[in-house]
Amino acid sequence: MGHLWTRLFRHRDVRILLLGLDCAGKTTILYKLKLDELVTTIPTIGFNVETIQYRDINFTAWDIGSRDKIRPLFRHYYKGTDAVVFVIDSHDRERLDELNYDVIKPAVAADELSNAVFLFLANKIDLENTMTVDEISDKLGLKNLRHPWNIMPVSAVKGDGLYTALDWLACKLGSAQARKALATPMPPPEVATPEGTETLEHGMDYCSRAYSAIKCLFLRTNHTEGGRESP
Ligand code: G3D
Ligand code: MG
Repeated sequence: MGHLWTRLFRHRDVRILLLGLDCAGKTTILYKLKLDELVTTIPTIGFNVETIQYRDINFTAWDIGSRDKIRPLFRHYYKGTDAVVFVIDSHDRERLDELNYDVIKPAVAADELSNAVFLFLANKIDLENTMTVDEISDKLGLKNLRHPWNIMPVSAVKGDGLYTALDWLACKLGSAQARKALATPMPPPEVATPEGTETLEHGMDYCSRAYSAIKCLFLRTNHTEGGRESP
């Protein structure tokens, strides 16, 4: 009985790294997930580390300070990492190359991360004139990655998309609960309001969740087309 209990209720421990350029929103995402609160951030010196229990997974999330001088230190955090979450400011077109060369390429090349899952969060989609996930994906050449990967739109300040992203990650890391949740249909999008904004956001979340659910159903085969998620 004890053994069965442990198997049923055991939480898997995973280590995730939040990487990105400074000001992308890593600390905001970490504390939105940990506390469900919007915190006022200051530039991170060193790192923040928090444990987030979600479904049957314990995520230990490391949010690493990212000012340019300390980026070479990222590699010291790679060992034992199950997933890297790259947080991208989708409003900042000018620094996409900097992100690629300083953050993504070293991670892609690292032996310690060769088995890690890569999740790219296109953050700040609440702002106007942001890049789409397809645009970011093309510019970063994500379809050439060998790692299992996905890119998903989120807004840390509003909380939009964060739990869908966490579900995808949990699912990829072997969570049966997340797989089941993603496969459960959400209620249909609400009727349009005169402003239309809420309906659009709800519809987006619905589509994104349905999309993730379908992908997750094929997790074990692990091969999908379409450029937004890894082969
Ligand atoms: P970092 O940890 O990656 O360096 P922070 O980034 O979490 O410190 O966030 C940097 C700034 O971006 C903060 O604003 C924060 O409020 C803002 N930000 C984070 N996520 C979002 C988002 O989804 N939408 C919008 N509009 N802003 C976001 P300040 O003004 O405090 O510098
Ligand atoms: Mg920070």
